Amino acid sequence: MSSDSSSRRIPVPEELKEVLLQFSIAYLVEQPADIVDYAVDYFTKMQANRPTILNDQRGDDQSINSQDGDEPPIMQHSRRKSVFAETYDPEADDDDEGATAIFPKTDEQRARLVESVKNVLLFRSLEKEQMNQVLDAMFERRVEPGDFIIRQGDDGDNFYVIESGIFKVYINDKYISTYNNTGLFGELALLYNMPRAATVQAETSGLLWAMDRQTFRRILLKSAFRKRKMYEELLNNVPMLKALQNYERMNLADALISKTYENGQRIIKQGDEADGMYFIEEGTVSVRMDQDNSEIEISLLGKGQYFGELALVTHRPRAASVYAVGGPVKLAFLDVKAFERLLGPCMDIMKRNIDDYESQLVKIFGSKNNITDTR
Ligand code: 1OR
Ligand code: 1OR
Repeated sequence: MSSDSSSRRIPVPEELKEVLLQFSIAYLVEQPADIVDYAVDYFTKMQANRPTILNDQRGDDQSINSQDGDEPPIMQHSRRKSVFAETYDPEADDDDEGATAIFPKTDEQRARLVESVKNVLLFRSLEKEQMNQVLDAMFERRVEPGDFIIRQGDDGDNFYVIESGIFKVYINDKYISTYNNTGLFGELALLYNMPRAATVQAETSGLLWAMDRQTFRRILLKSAFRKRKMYEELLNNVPMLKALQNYERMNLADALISKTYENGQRIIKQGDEADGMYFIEEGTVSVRMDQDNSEIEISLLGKGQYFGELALVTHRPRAASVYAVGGPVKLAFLDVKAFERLLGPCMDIMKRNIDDYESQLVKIFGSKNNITDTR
């Protein structure tokens, strides 16, 4: 029976898996503002670099010198056979399995660490709890001038975030580039399960924050995949989003930011300017409107529903206030830019629902309160 069903599966070519995976990782690492612009740029560069890839040669003068700082290291990725694609299954990875290392830190150390990772894009999609796990798992490493932090060809052990110091990168003993008191390195070998692509040597004394391979893969990689997975489910359950293609829903998942509110906390204030909208992942919110110096509850919304879209559609201030009720409420926030970019296909449905607000408004307040007038 199982062979029957597997023979009906559509085969996924290795090349497709690999290209998409590399792109996904580059996208996740860089988290650019516009995925389409980024994809065009990425694949154009990949195409331009193709002859080098086909030769499967890297490390010769031209290929190194032709690299500039902000290009994704495409040849690098393409040359690597992505073992990761075959072996990484976030579903099979269990959070509880094995303990994540905890390196106790003083308040002062932790503050420095938080400052160092503040701008690391790879950490941006982490939930608070995962972020804490990551911070716990990182450990300090002091280095002296001349120390080799990573040697090309070695197995990957740690990933490093720079707190201070100047570090030089060499490939095949040729100087490639310099990290100057900021940045991160050592992620490639861990992402791809491949030997170190370059040598990294300290030029000055300095301070690094390291994370071991297992934690890196378990928390950082997993969270990136989880995010899609988690929001995919939520987004499949929002009726309005049925208007989106699967692919569009994935893009939406990438753009969402999780936010949690405690019982009674205000999420939106009537009259405020709008910065985005919300989907409810868990819990209930109360929508309330100002009326004669008090607020009246006009609606309760729960899992799978959304709010805060009205002001984005009408370009008017928030029409109502919204509060978390009865325990923590988990929301997925979509900022106004992503809203405009991604929710075009849902606009008709949203507008229809907004018409419903208007008829409700008349019922509740007995008059039309002008909430949707865009003039
Ligand atoms: P790793 O785990 O492979 C070496 O260990 C690290 O050097 C690597 O991760 C990157 O973090 C860092 N190509 C490959 N690795 C680079 C490069 C690089 N620059 C820094 N690392 N470049 C491409 C050269 C053909 C330079 C791009 C500017
Ligand atoms: P917003 O961006 O104006 C407040 O911020 C949000 O409350 C609003 O978007 C809607 O998503 C949500 N009238 C106006 N806004 C409502 C209403 C509503 N219900 C939820 N919101 N009515 C309730 C209809 C059951 C009609 C008013 C009486």
